[in-house]
Amino acid sequence: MSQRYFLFIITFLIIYLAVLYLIIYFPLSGQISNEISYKEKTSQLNTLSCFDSNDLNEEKYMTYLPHSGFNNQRISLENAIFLSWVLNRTLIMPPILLTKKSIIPHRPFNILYRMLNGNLTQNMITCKRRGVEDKSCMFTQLDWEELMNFKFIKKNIRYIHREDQNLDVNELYSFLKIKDPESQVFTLAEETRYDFQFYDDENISKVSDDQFDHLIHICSLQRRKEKLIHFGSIYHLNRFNLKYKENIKFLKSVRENMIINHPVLLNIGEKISEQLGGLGSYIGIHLRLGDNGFDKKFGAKAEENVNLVLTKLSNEFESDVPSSTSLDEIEVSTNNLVPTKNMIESEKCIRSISPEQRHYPIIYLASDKPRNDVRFKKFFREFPCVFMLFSNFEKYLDQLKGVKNPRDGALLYRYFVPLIDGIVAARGFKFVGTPESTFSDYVARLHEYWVGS
Ligand SMILES: Nc1nc2c(ncn2[C@@H]2O[C@H](COP(=O)(O)OP(=O)(O)OP(=O)(O)O)[C@@H](O)[C@H]2O)c(=O)[nH]1
Ligand SMILES: *[C@@H]1O[C@H](CO)[C@@H](O)[C@H](O)[C@H]1NC(C)=O
Ligand SMILES: *[C@@H]1O[C@H](CO)[C@@H](O)[C@H](O)[C@H]1NC(C)=O
Ligand SMILES: *[C@@H]1O[C@H](CO)[C@@H](O)[C@H](O)[C@H]1NC(C)=O
Repeated sequence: MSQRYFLFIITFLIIYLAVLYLIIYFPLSGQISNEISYKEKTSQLNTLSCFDSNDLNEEKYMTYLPHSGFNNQRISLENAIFLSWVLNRTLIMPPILLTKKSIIPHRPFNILYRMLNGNLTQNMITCKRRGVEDKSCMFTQLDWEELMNFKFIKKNIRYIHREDQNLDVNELYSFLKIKDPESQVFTLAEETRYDFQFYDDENISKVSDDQFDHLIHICSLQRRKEKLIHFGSIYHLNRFNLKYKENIKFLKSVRENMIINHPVLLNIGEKISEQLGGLGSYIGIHLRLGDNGFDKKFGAKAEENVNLVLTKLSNEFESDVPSSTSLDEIEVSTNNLVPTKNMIESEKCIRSISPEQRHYPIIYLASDKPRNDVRFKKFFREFPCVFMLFSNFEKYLDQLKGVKNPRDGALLYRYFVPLIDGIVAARGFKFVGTPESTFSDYVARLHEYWVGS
């Protein structure tokens, strides 16, 4: 009897300990912690913190210089958001510099600042005298928040839009009430295009990526006491060499969350993609054929890139070609399908081609070149239903014609058209881009966000 009693006690104890173990190691509140923003998480985990506890409460700032095209500027902004977070500094965010010609190339700090300030000062005068729609008015500056979803950014960093219209460093200083730049500003002036690469691991003392000349430890930047850290260009996808998991994860999240949410752009993108069967119903392609100013790589490789995309398409879709619409049943029953007026465009196309061709996918082709470019010939020969923005959907752009920059009233049509092209291409069930194009990279990201990979 007592032995049974003893066994009972032991069993009870084992169960008790097992339950206790489970409670301690797998707390139910585990799911909730996913919701905590990164700001709180880092302070909890105390990762990479080289801050001096004496001056934690004083607000500090950082900024950088934008340059080149839209996607280069986007990549710089993403890097800046990471720096702002890891350095716990308020980001003075430069606007998107939209230009009619690529005027501000990637240059070292002093040259770049002079170029920006000179061109923008000149531009301010010209646009004021001739009006923002005059062809000599070359720039308009758009706050990133007008275009992108800022939910993630708002949650994780502090920022102010930089508003001195000509990027004048003295105006910036007076805005921040900096009286003695010598002691209050740390300027990281790049002397070459890719001078600095940033490392979070203090054990590394030599740059491992030979594209960059010097290594900077993020820790050393966290220790800076100056009110402002002024970076130059921080463009580059490998600007950071990160070891800490939290840092890697944060940078990834910054990139994943940089998603266009301008209502007019989204609306037009949706309407056009509806004409192609809707979200996830066609193949989106981005083919960059031309060069934009300084870099000549796309023009020279245009034919190669067209072939590459064609090969990719035939490899991927030869075996399991997605049936473009639900026309399969009709297809069997009749050969003479007549397109009617209120059909969507993709259906009209399917009905106008021969039945043997109807298994081809619907394609949306985004490009910097028009449909009649000879390099596309091969493409149209191979695929019967290829749609392009200006040859098929120009009327949908009417809504875009009245969209203005709230800063200066400039029309944004010319700058937003390529984004529409990208949005439509991103909404297919599959996206194929041009190698090495940052535009394609961004469309691939939108695709992943809206459709999934
Ligand atoms: N309409 C349209 N224009 C495009 C397309 N792709 C590129 N462009 C044009 O090409 C210019 C260069 O594109 P950006 O996005 O600035 O390219 P980038 O920053 O130089 O990036 P890369 O693609 O890496 O060269 C843009 O301003 C667009 O006008 C496209 O699919 N459609
Ligand atoms: C971050 O900066 C803010 C504002 O300057 C300050 O109040 C806070 O203590 C800082 N946090 C950390 C972890 O350094
Ligand atoms: C504008 O930028 C160009 C480089 O694209 C430069 O050569 C020129 O000097 C700049 N103009 C001014 C007024 O600074
Ligand atoms: C740096 O080296 C020290 C000593 O070997 C080690 O404890 C630390 O974890 C290393 N830091 C990183 C980020 O790997």
